[in-house]
Amino acid sequence: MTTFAPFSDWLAGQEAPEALKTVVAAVAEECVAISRVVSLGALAGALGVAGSVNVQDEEQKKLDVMTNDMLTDRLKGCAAVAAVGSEEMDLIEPTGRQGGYLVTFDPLDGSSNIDINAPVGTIFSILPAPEGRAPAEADFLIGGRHQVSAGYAVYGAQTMLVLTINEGVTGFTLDDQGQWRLTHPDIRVPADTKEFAINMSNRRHWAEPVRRYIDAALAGKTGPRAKDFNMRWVAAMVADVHRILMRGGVFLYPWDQREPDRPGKLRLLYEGAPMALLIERAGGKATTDGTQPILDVVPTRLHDRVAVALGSANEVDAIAAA
Ligand code: AFP
Repeated sequence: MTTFAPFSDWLAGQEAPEALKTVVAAVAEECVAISRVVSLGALAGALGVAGSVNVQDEEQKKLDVMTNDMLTDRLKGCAAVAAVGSEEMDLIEPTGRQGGYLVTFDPLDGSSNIDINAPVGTIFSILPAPEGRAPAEADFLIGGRHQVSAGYAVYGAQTMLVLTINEGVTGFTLDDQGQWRLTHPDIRVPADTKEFAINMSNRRHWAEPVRRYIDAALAGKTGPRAKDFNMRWVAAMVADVHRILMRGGVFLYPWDQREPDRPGKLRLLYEGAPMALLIERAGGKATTDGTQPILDVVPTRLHDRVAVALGSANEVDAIAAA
């Protein structure tokens, strides 16, 4: 009978500051509580819209607000957290403490999936806080290579937690006692793939290189790629990235001409950067356009957006060459 180590044992064995471990543990524990609310859906009054709009000018779902409050309250009570930032909050929320860490999160990624019972998730990113003074928004704008930890929970067929603290990417599965269990000790992204993820309905809005790349894939065996491709689009980045970490693939959310001043739809601090750290540490590539690493993009504002082209390294290279 295989035994799966508890998350707490794995975390205790990591070479990392104890204060950081307390923050990672707090996020991991709150994701268990979030998974319960998500799984209850209508029974917890968690479906439907909240009747409010967030800083992204997006209609908030009830679960967006509920999960944002859960994570914010939990982290504000964590001694090593100096401030938090969230997709659902205009401004950062200082905790009144100094030093330790800054945490950004998308409390519920894939909100459009909530009411149809499709996968959703929570994405988090942890940065070092400034010492000796209260943090300001500018302290969050230091770029993804400064992340000391990042990860996500995906609420799907299984509930899983995938994260990185030092090197490597590790996965845990929630058991029937509400405990995370180590099930994926060393996640690696295969270098090659025949599977891409993109919202095809936007094809007419893409820049020409993206159209060329996708059209070549669609041409299959008789086309320039000389192989058939498969397509997936879950409309929750966390689920598409999880699939890529499990079996390879590429995920694209490119710039498009609908809002030419906007680099892309996805947010840099709490979607692009944490997912890029995971993908790179699992041996994949995470870029804005096939070439520029997302982790090299330095934000100018808390809710900056970014174009995304990430996944299997050799296929990201094919995107760059299109
Ligand atoms: P929501 O959280 O508003 O549903 O957006 C999810 C997301 O930011 C990302 O998780 C998906 O990959 C992407 O948007 C889906 O975008 P489309 O709905 O345009 O396909």
